[in-house]
Order: sequence, then C-alpha cells, then structure tokens
Amino acid sequence: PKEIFLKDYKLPDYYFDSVDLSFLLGEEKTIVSSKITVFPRVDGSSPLVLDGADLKLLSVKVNGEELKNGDYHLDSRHLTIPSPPSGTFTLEIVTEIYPQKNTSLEGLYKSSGNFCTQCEAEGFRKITFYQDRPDIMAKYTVRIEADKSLYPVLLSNGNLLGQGDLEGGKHYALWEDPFKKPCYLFALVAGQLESRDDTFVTCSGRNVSLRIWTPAQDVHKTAHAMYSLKAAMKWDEDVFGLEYDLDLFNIVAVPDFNMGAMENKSLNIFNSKLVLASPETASDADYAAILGVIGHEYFHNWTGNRVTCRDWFQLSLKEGLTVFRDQEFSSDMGSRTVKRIADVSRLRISQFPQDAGPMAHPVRPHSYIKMDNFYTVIILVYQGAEVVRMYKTLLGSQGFRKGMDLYFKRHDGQAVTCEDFFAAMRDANDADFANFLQWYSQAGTPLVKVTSSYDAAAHTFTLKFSQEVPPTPGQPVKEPMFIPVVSGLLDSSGKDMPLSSVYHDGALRSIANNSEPAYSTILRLTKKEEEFVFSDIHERPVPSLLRGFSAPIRLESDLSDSDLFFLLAHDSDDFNRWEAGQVLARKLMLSLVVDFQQGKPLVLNPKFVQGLRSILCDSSLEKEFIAKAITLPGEGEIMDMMEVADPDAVHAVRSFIRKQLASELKADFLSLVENNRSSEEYVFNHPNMARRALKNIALAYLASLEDQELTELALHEYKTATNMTEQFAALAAIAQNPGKIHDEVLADFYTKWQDDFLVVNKWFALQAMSDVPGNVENVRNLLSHPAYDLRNPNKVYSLIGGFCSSPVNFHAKDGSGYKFLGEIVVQLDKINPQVASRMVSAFSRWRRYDETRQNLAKAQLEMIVSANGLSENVFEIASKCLA
Ligand code: HT7
Ligand code: ZN
Repeated sequence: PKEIFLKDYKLPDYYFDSVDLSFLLGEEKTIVSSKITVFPRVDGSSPLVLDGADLKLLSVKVNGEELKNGDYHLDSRHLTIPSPPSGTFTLEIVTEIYPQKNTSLEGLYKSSGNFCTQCEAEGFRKITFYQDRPDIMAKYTVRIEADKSLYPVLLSNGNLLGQGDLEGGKHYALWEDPFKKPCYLFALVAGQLESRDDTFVTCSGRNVSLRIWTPAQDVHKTAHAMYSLKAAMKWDEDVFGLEYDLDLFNIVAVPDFNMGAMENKSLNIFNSKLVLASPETASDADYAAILGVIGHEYFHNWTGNRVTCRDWFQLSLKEGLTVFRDQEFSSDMGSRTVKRIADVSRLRISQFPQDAGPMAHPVRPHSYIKMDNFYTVIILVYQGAEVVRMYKTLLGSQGFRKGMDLYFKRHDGQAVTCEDFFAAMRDANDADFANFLQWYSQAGTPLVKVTSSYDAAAHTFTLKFSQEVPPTPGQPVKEPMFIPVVSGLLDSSGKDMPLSSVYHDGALRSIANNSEPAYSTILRLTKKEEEFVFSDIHERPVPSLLRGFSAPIRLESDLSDSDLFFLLAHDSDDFNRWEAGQVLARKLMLSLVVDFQQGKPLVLNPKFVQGLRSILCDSSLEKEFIAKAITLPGEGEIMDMMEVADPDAVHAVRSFIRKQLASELKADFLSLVENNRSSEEYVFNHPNMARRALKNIALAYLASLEDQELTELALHEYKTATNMTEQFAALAAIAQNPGKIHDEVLADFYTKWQDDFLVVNKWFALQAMSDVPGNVENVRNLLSHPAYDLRNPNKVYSLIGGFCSSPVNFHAKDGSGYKFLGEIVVQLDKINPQVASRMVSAFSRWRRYDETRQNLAKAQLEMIVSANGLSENVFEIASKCLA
C-alpha cells in the first residue's frame, strides 16, 4: 500500500471550473456521465491524472472528441490523460457502477432500497474518475433519472432547477449548487422517502425551507431533529454571526451508514440513529447526541464547506473547529459543566490511550495510507477541538470571535491550512501565541507535574511546573508545548482568594484588572520547567489548577487527599470539583488494585464514602452534576495508569467499590429513586434529564447489591417506565446480575421492540457489554440472531464494539475474546473495510497487558495481517499495532 506524506503536498496541475453530472439509476447498474471544464494552473503539458476505484470506464472525450485506447492510460486506481490540450478544455467521461453490490458504504450505494452517497474522504472516486482531493473546488449541476415508482424522491446539493416525467415510468430532477465545493461534499439521494417540513427565517429575513426525509413510518420521530436544526441555525447567527446561505436545507436519515452523519452542502445525510427519536424509543443520551450532531453537521456549512481543507492532513481545521462549535452549542443548550465533564471523560477514554499507543499521531498527521482511518482515531476530532478551545481560553470570547471573523473574511471560498486559522486568530488579536503551533505537529499527551510551597513570612505562594511530552512512534524527542493552565487559589473557608500579581520569568505581572481583583488567572507554560510566584497571599491556599480542563494534558500535582476533599467540597469551578473526586477515586482504585493483586482484603476508605455522601446530600448542586460526581472512573482509565494493565483486578476493585458504596449509601440511593420518578410526560430539557440521570445511577448502584428486594425495585421501574431513558436504565440495572429475572426481562424487551431496529441495537449492545465471565459464547450466538446483520455498521458497533469495550471478556485470559475479534475482522473486511478497521483498533493497546495476553493478541494481529486480500484500511491499523 502507498503511504501519502504531508511534506509531498503539491498544488494541482489542473483545476476544475464546472462539473455537470448525470446519473441513470438502474437496478443492475448505474450510468454516470460527467462533463467537466478543466483549466491548467500553469500552462504546460503535464498529464491529467484522475482518481478512480471500482469503476467500469465506458468512454472519455476531450473537447467533444472520443479518446481511443492509446490516448489515455487506465489502471486500477487512475485514469491518466498524458497530454491534454493547452488552455481550458472540456472532459467528458462515462462510467458504469454497481451501487447494489457496494457493501463498503462509500461512493454510491443502496441502503434499505434507497440510493445514497458517502464521499468523504475519498468516496467520490467510486462514482466517477475525478481529481478526488479537497483543493479542487467546482460548481456542480446534477441530473438524476430513475424509475418514478421506486424512487419518487430525487435529491442532490443546492437548488432544484427542474423536474419532470419521462417515458417508461421514469422521471428526472435537475439540481444546481451555486457554491463551489470539493467533491467530498457531493451528495445524491433517491428513494421512497417522506419529509417533515418547516421554515427558518434567517437574521436577514430570508425564508429557508427545512426538510427532514425518512421512510414514511418514521416521520413522526423527526420532531427533535427539526428542533435541533432550528436551534443550531439560530445559535450560529447569535454566537458567530453566520447565516445560512441557500433557500433549502435537506437532511436524509439512512439506516446503513459508516459514521454518524455527513455535512454535504445543503443535503446532509445522517445515520438514522442520529435523527430518529421518540420518548418511547430514544434515551436522553440519544436526544443529546442528535442535538449535538445535527448542530455539528449544520455548523460545517461555514467551517468545512465555505472554508474547506487544502488537503486531508488539515482535517482538524474543519473537524476540530466544528466539534468545538458543537460542544459550545450543546453547552449553551444545557449545562456547561456537565457537557465539559462528558467531553473530558470521552477524551480520557478514547484519545489519551490512543495517544500513548502505536496509533499515536499529531493533530495534523505526517502521513497516512487510508485517510478514513484518521476519523476513527479520535485524536483529530477531540484533540483538535481542544486546540481550538485553547485559542478561546487565551483570547476570551470576543477575541476568539474577532479571529473567526477574520478567518472567514480572508478565506471564504478557499481550501486552506491550519496555519491559516492560526494566523487569523493571531492577527485579529495581535496575540503572542509563542510555540502554540506545536499542538499541530507533536503527538502524545503532555504530562505536567506541579508542586507548591507557601512562604508565610513573604506571603508568597509558589507553583513549580515541569512538562514532558512522551515519545511516540517516529517522534522520540519532543519540544515543550505552550500550555495554558487556568488557576485559582482557595482560602481556608473555601472561597477564591483575590489574586493581585504573579512573578514569572523575571517579571511581575499584575493579575488584577483595572484595579478589580481577579479570582482566576491563566498561567502560560512554555518551558520544560518554570515557576510562578503569587504575591500578597496571606494564608496557605489550596490551588485549583487547570480549571475547566484548560489544556488537554495529564496533570500530576502534589495535592494531598485532604486538599482534594477540600476542592471536592468547595471549588468554585464545578469542573474541578468533579475532577477532585475523580483524582481521589483513581488513587483509591489504584491502591485497592495493589491490595487485590497481593491477596489482601479490600477495605473502602470511609472518607471517600463520606465525600460522596456530602455530594449526594448537597441540595445546592445540580442533579446531573451529582450523577457525574458519583460515577467512578472507567476500568480502561485505571488500566491506562498501570505499569501492566490487569483487567481482572481492576474489574474486581471497581465492582467492590460500587457494591460498598451501594450498601453504605443505600438509604440515600433509595430516596433518590423515590424522589426523582417521572411525574409528567417526557420532556427533553435540562432539569428533567438531570432528574432521570440521578435516579438511574442510583438504581444501578442499588441493583449491584444483587438483593431480591432491590431487583424487584428495578423490575418495578422497568415495568412502569414511560420513556426509553428510564426503561433502558432499569433493564441495564437488572442485566448486571445473571439469573432468571435477567433472562426474562431481556426477552421481554426484545419482544416489545423487535420491530424497531434502533432499539434492538441497544439490546445487542447491552448483552455484548456484559461482564459475566464467558460472555463471548453468548455474543457468538447473537451473531446468528435473525435481527443481526454484519453488513449494517450500527449492528457491528453495538455487538462487536460493545463486546470489545468489556475489559473482562475481551481480554479474557484464555484468548477467547481476541480470537473472536480476529475472526470477525477478517470476515467483516470483505464486506466493509472502514468498519473492520475501526474494530481492529481494539487490539491497539495489546502491549499494555501481561505476557500471556500479549502473545494471544499478537497472534490474532499476525493472522489478520496475513489474511488474503486484506484491505488497506485494516492493513494500516493492524500493521501499526504490530510495529
Ligand atoms: N465529516 C464527516 C466525516 C465522515 C466520514 C469520514 C470517513 C468515512 C465515512 C464518513 N462519514 C462521515 C462527518 C462529520 O464530521 O460529522
Ligand atoms: Zn465533522
């Protein structure tokens, strides 16, 4: 396979001006004709090289003249015209494709009888020969012709120019997109769909028609998606002054989709699970995900579509920025602290481990084999968003907005780089960003250590920082990073101390703003070691560092347990209150793991129970925050902190702490369940979600006790639930404990929901994630369940992905989990390489385990790499894991 390098980027030799596409959609085959106006970047006679994959070429014409065999060159990846005419010319190409056979779900394919497309990153080359790279931006017209009864709805990007009936029961539609776009934003949908319609009036008074398309029976489940879309359109106007630019915005929901959704210009295509919701079938988490992803794809209209990426190495230019924007949107629509906690937890679960493994790469990678693999590695998306967040932290909201305005002013309609974004932020604010650009090029999560000392005589408080970025593949030595550490100091009553000035790098900086005292400040770390000395500090403070998680780093401090309990109780920064509890829990779990490994009895520190009880009883706290604060760090997070990861010990310890807490806080948990039951119809709003979250976590703790009365309670909650959030939480609580009730309730749930494929996927995931030993057999059996289908990515993510997220069973010492995944990956790779490569990455941390497990996992990776006809997608990940 060919590796592509950032350093090899070259401007294209040819640009495309206009692209006319015509599709004859058929049952056996589809004929695609393209007519492109091509012009050279500089005059000369370089060959024109077009990308293509799985295409049957029918004809090529240049300036109306058909080319004969020797006038062009065709291989399995390219169509080359060695000597095109000089100046502007037209290129016409006709190809034949087979969407019905396309199980890779990239390019043009069929999902539940409807045609749809997915072109990012490099799917357009499966539709026709083209320069499939984002810096080729052109204006498109698209004509679609198909059988009218089978495909009554024909959609593409932009505005509908015309439509009409044709002979033989066919019809056509003609679309024109007035904006230049790269081909990865091209989209086509044809099928039997109906829409929910609405209108949005933009800030300048234009009416935009909004349509959400689904099969007829699902239209009633699109109200929340429509609400989310309108909220996103309004938010982008209010916060960034960005108005929608066409008169029509379409969303289509399809059941077979490799990722969450796609931001095609004015025709977003979504995985059904991120559109369809009703109180009975979707949980609060689903509702929140729909809000966030509808927002995300809509926000791409400016950050991604109007201003796009020069090349795929710049992916975080659009993804990091757009994820940041959707995070901000969701924060503004709900609780900022809870959203931040959820995002940081995900960062720790997904990104940090990858950053410390064989797949580590910078926000802007130096090379790739298959670009699709760099969407699954969450580094780009999450670390990318964190980098954008740091600009905002450093510049403040207004400064950040100034930077965004300049970015659009300079680059609207262009394909640009991460440096262009950096320059806009810097120039709009005249800012000094020191070595900030390192965030784009250095891989690995920086480890920052901090110690503190108080000088009572001099009234100074000193923080000494050191930073280190660990070596990663291909980058053994790193430079220090620019790390903004937002900090405050708490006095003995738990209040923020006023901060007047700090001495750093030989200079005294005033913190107070226009003689107003400040209670928080940004410490800008830029060196391997440095010191900050706060003056006028009249008692020993407890420092609250990295407030709001102001940089994506690992922080190790010398705070004592009592400092952490103090922060948990008092910090004015709610994120850091949660964080203090997590640090305490991580310390506790790690020390109990050692006890477990040494065969010592496990004993829970009563102070920890006390700390959590005070959170539970603090009526000033919001309920969703409490639910987060009493959730223990995941098993993966603890294993990541160990020299040799021990899944059995970590699982035993986490289960022990859960049960201990459940038994000691039983009365509190019971009253939480009692007092937080739904009294009214399901409403998706923050207070109601918070109430449900708190009730559900309390129920889960109680059910872990395996006590008959408490199981009855969970069963009662299951039976009386009027919404999926509470019904599924009760089911999950019961499903923790194997036995008759467990089996009966799972069977009941399936019977109830067997006709709703999205709910059935939840049922698959719940069983797959079970930590009952030997669960691999159950999962194997589920593979032949009539509702299962390896060709549907959502089902794979539920069952196979769910299984790999259960440490005890995936990492079973007999290797049964690894063998299962190995077999599935090879089988799946023949159907859908993108999904198979996402699954294979579950092996990426194999070196973190003991020797027996290492050998078993390695054997599977070797088996995969040597499999016949392996895709580049899986090869790239599996071979990197073995390197
Ligand atoms: N920008 C979209 C990315 C995407 C994608 C990438 C690779 C393979 C399939 C894909 N489907 C969608 C989606 C987004 O940013 O949300
Ligand atoms: Zn995106």
